[in-house]
Amino acid sequence: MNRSDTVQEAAAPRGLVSSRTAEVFRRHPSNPILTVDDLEYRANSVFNPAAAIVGGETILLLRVEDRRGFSHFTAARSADGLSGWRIDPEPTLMPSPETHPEEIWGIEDPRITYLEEQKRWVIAYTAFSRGGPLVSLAATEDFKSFERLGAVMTPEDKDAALFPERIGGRWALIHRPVPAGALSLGAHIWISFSPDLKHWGDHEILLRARQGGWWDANKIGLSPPPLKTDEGWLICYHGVRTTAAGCLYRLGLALLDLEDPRKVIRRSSEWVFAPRESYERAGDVSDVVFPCGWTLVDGEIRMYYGCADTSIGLATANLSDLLDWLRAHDSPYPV
Ligand code: BMA
Repeated sequence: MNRSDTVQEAAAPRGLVSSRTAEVFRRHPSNPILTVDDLEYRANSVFNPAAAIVGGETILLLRVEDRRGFSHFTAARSADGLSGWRIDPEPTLMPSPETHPEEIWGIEDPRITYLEEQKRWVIAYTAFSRGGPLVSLAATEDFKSFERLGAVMTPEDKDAALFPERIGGRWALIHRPVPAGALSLGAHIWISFSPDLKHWGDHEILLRARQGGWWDANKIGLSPPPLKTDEGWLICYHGVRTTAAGCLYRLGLALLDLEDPRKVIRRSSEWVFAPRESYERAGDVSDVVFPCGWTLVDGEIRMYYGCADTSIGLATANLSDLLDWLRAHDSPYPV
């Protein structure tokens, strides 16, 4: 055991005391806010949505899994981001294996970032290729037509999102490759840089999966895209705990340095959100909460998340409460 392990384990009682207090995220009373029955066409499930504010409206890009098992994206729009969802009657973005063979088995888990410099949104998503899942990018100005920028990371790699602005003159992408030795080495969150969104390099580990008994041991991945705050880039990530009954997907927070996001300023010891309600605990893949998007409206974070790979939930929190919570639950780094 090294010194940092000892320090973290010694800090455990503070976490136990605080876990008796109210949860920082509040579930929306109409959860799940969207299910497959809200679609106008037949499919298996809707989950893991991306989110963006576009022309004052909230757009969710739903991952829709069809009854072959392949996924595509369908847009849902709402004036207040809470209710009155208008869903495209047909798929909005289908896989295109004819032009992009890496999309042969579908496209999954979109994350949307608005690039002010390009005046358009760029979506990072998982393309399910014959060689395994990889990271692709597509750009749009209206969520009706899309320009594919192609595959940017080789398999196995997923859980990717762009930062909204260049950092030190380059674009930055967070993603999660799975190394051949993942069982013993762990699957960690990485960051890479590019001058043009096409050629990526200077890859390095950004956040390590913890080890042993931790909730985020062995496998972690980014959830929604990084969010710029006064204190740093706020990121929300999932930790995958393997148990005798399967996997448990829970969410934690971290804060990255604004100027150099390779520097982790804070990381939560506890998870901040976890499966609790029946629609999160039971479904096609039980015990999963999986957000791919969040919006910030009047100081309130709205986190849209997949529930048990079956439906979509909404949980909200004040941004300042989240930052306070992270300060109070910070744990020493590196793990
Ligand atoms: C992850 C991703 C998600 C999915 C989760 C739980 O690996 O593939 O799309 O929600 O597993 O099944």
